Amino acid sequence: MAGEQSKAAATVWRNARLATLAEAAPGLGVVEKGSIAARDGRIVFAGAEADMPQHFIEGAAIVDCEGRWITPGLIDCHTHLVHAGNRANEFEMRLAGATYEEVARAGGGIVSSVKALRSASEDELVAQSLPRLDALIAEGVTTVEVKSGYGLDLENETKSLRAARQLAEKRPVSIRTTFLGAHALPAEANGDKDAYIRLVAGPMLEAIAAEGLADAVDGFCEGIAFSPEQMARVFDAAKAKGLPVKLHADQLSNLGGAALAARYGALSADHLEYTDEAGAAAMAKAGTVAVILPGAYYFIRETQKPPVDLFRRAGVKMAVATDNNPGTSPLTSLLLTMNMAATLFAMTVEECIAGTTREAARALGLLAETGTLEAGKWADLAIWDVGSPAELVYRMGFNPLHARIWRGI
Ligand code: DI6
Ligand code: FE
Repeated sequence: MAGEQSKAAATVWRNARLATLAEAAPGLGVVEKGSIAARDGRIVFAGAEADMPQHFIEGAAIVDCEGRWITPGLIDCHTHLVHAGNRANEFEMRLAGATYEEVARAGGGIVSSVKALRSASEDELVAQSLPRLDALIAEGVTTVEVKSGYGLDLENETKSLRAARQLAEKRPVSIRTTFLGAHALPAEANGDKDAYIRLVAGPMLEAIAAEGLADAVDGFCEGIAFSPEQMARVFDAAKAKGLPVKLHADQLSNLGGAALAARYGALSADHLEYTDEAGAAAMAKAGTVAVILPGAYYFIRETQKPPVDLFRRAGVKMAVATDNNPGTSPLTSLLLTMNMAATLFAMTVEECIAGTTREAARALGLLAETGTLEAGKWADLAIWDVGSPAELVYRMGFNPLHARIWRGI
């Protein structure tokens, strides 16, 4: 142990103001005269500069932050970032009066993105997705969740997930992959949802789990997608493979998706515009995180807001994410997403920042590794040119990132 203790930290960031987001601390866990030491990609110290043991400083590279704020690296815990093409044409249709559901029923919607994805190679998918990932990274994002769900057959779902895994080799970022086979019904299923669900929960999940391509399993529980009973079959199969689950729940109507997710101990239930009190209570009991997605709400001009106050009162933890996707949220700014969560849903600054750090980590089952500035976690940091954390939420379309550190570098 003595040898271990005397090893110098690789880097020390000093003269900083920290928003540690540590759960034990009140509010944002602010440390006014703070410093952070990291070694081998992990935080070994985060706290008051005066309390940092001398042995972390000796021999370390010292970075003077000149009073800047440091938060945990941001986490986008819900994206469909790997997709092909875009749906600007449908956007124009909707501007002319069509609803999202009407566009979907007219053969547009998710199914049109499926066509585009199927005709793209894995490398093309990576190339198309990298600019979106780079936009997130430029705002201090260090972990991104990426869902499949535009392939809808084994070959194309695995292609999507492999493309997502490739992104982590091309950029300094942690990628978590989610198998979303139960996103929409592909044309070749001829309307037979049950048969398609048998494929998803059977051979597709089998092969994806065997190849280790998914960190979690998700589904779209909605009238235009799959019923709670169908989703339960997918979740049973996921559980049998030891994979955690999450759910697109109660986005356009209340089918009891939040309660279903809770019943399966889901990491998160996402969207939740139509979630009721029973759903919120079930989520609180199960520790299922509510992932709030203001980009989709804004873009489809939804009017029903997610019941943020109900979640607060029930003690449901809330994360905030972009939902980056070509149909309902072509959004690649997590900072703007925070502003939307505050402006549209009256989430507080503290909730917005916690929602893109600590609670986003929780929604991915990664809270032991990232999401707060605490010893033992990955040294994922965002260093900001702001005078107060509120500025991160307040601005629209301005990026005050000074530096971004992923795993200590
Ligand atoms: N809900 C959404 O908002 C996205 N997927 C989902 O389940 C929409 C995806 C798309 O329209 O392409
Ligand atoms: Fe989504």
